[in-house]
Amino acid sequence: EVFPGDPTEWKEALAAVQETFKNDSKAVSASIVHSLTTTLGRAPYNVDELAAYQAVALSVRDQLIQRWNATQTEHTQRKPKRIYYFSLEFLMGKSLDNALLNLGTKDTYDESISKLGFKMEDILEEERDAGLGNGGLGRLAACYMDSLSTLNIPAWGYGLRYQYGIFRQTINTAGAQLEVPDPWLDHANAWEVPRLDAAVEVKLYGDAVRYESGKGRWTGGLDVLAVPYDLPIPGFKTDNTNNIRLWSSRPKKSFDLQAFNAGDYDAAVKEASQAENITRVLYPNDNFDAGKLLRLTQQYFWCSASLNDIVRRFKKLGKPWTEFPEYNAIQLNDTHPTMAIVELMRVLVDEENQPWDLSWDVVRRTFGYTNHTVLPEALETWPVPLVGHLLPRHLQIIFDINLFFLQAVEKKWPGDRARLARMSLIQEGAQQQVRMAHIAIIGSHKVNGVAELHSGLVAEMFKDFVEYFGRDHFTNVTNGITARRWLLQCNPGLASLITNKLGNDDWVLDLYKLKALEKFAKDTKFQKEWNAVKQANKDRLAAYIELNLGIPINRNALFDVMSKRIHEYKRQFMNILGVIYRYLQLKKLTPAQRKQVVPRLSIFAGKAAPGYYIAKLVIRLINAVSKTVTADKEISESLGVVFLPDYSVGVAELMIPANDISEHISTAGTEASGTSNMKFTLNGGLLLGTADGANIEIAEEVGDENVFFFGFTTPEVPNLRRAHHFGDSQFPPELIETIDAIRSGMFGEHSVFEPLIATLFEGKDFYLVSDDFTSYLTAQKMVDEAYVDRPAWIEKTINTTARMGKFSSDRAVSQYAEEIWSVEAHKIPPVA
Ligand code: T68
Repeated sequence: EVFPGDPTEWKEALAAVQETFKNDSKAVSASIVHSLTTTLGRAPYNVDELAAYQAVALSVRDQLIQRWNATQTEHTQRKPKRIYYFSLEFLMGKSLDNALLNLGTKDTYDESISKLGFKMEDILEEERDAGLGNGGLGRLAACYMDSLSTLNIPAWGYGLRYQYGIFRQTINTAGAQLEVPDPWLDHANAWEVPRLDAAVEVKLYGDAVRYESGKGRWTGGLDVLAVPYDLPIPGFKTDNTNNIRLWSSRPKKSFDLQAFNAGDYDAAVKEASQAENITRVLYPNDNFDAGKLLRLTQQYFWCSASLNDIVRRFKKLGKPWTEFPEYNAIQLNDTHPTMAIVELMRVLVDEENQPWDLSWDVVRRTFGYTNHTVLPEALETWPVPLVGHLLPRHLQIIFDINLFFLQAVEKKWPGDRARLARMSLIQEGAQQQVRMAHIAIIGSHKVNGVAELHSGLVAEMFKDFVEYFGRDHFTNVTNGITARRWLLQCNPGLASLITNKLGNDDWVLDLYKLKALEKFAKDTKFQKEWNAVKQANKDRLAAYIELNLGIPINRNALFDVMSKRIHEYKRQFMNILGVIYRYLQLKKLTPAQRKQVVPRLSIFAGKAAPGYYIAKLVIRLINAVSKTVTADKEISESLGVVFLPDYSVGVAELMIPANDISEHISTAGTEASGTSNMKFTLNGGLLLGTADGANIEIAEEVGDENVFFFGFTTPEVPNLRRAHHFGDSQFPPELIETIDAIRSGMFGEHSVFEPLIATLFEGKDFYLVSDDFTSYLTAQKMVDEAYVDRPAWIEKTINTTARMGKFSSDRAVSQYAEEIWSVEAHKIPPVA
């Protein structure tokens, strides 16, 4: 090893530092108190829980950085292939508990914290969620980073450090969603390490020239700075600690001094704030493409900075460009980072003087593209003039890529004009649009969907490309979730019951090991323990609801949970219509009859995009129903309805362990995969769902007898839609009764809800609520019937958890590593 200065001095100092990282409570207390009394400037009399949290976080962070350094040193020296996960969203949630569990130091910290006069539980609660994502896509990136570290795969995530994450959701007195900004960085963030020295420049706007040779030059324009902030990501039971690098935008010069001196203050600060605005806020849309200039700016800023980093690292190796893909794999999390394909072409051709064909070959061997949606409104396209304005040279490159590509297509299918139009990177029309998915498909060596059904639909949607590249160009990697956060961390009761029963915690690293629980599924004593854990989790959630919403909860009710982004295709509307129908039926019963019915608590949570009018009406309807039902004392024992505001990773960690059933009821063929379905079932709840996304594979694994499936299937959807279009669909009487109840004013002024009801009629019921409603009610009835037989129900839930092995993100990431990235694990030497 090379030290600047005296090696003995260095080694002794490093050994002294190492001493402070010992996993014993004395060393831990010293490190916490050190941060408290120095960095945070607190005296012992002046320490509140927030300060205590911050000190603990700093202490844990120091340990992570140690391992981060060791990992990066090892990787720099040994040069294994690295995978770069490009994601515009990383929905991390809280980090402290996760870090303590992955480092295996939670017990030690627990001891130290309580000796210092605090409670672990309270300390953990002080942390704010890092909400840098909308939903499934962002959380998937976070789960995959956990698995990459755990599997010792050299990997970096690249994303943006938004100053404001996903908005906080509040509910006003009318039951409507109100958005509040989320200034999550207002408290110092212990989990990030700023790297001001590693800032890079990013160019925007300006002019471009393209020479005969195909090379080009980009000049003028606005230069902004990208400043990296690193998040160390620890693996479970390994020292390997990967990195997520998030870029923050800064002006290159703080303001235009000349303009300032001339008295033009506005002009002086304009450029500066333009730069700062780039990473100001996360776009709050899930499965929707809004097509705004600022969004494209975010995408390019992030891709350019990240590639600059990767290219700089590669150039230090002194290898030829043709070997770039042997050291680097880049995975595109949806089309959001597709500009990276174009940017790498620009760097290779314009800046590194590489021939076009060689460059295109390098690019294609480097990139992989994951598709997360087949919804047309979510497919990204950018107006050609907008791209030309912001990224003039990139637009030229896109046209060149397109020209060569279409020439090849023409060669394969001479004269097939319609095919050329379908496959072009440019969509013709009143305004030309760049099709990002097409660039991602032809600029990658593999395209994957996120569940079997979905990958089939992707291949259908892009069938021209399947015919051109071959079926092998398209593949499936079914999503997965990390059992570290979504069982070990969020459900400690169930985790320790499982560990005790199986005799070890090997399941945390190999989720298939849960299979061994099957043999205890009928064991009366084990069933009792299993159920006691579930009840405790339900009690915990009930207490939270009572505290936050003031709604009294029947803890013996069947907890029916539906939490996810509010979207028409996900059909929260159908769920609440079902709740209304249940309410109407309960009202018809005598008190004695009512006592025979399984009490039900319907819990909803989820955010609606701020501009999504219909989704926001769904929230209002849920709250209106909640209000009426809660006020109806006759019913309150048998039915509860709550909408939990501000769904987040943190709230999910509370809700998921408490579910008896969870609902995943999207119109068949619309939900690419879903990942919360996996989390809920892993935590001993049963799935109520349609034959969509990963539901299908969950049913395959856990057995049809353990899920409640209903509804039409994907191949039936087009015909049903046609029937609505031609007005020959029938509405079931249960649905008519339900809609009449809303219109009677039972849930307040009905006119508010008319536009929502209208989606069933004038909207042609695009998501087929009326078609699936009857079978949905039947499935709900079967849930009630099954719940009564307690031993049989608990057996189902044990078997469900036992059979979830496939849905570990470790399995998913291993599959990516093998089938897409050709990257291998690289263990680092032990740190301490
Ligand atoms: C989700 N997509 C899929 N998108 O809907 C879900 N979109 O089925 C799947 O399980 C999950 O991805 C992981 O594969 C999203 O979450 C977005 O959030 C999003 C964000 C910006 C623009 C478009």
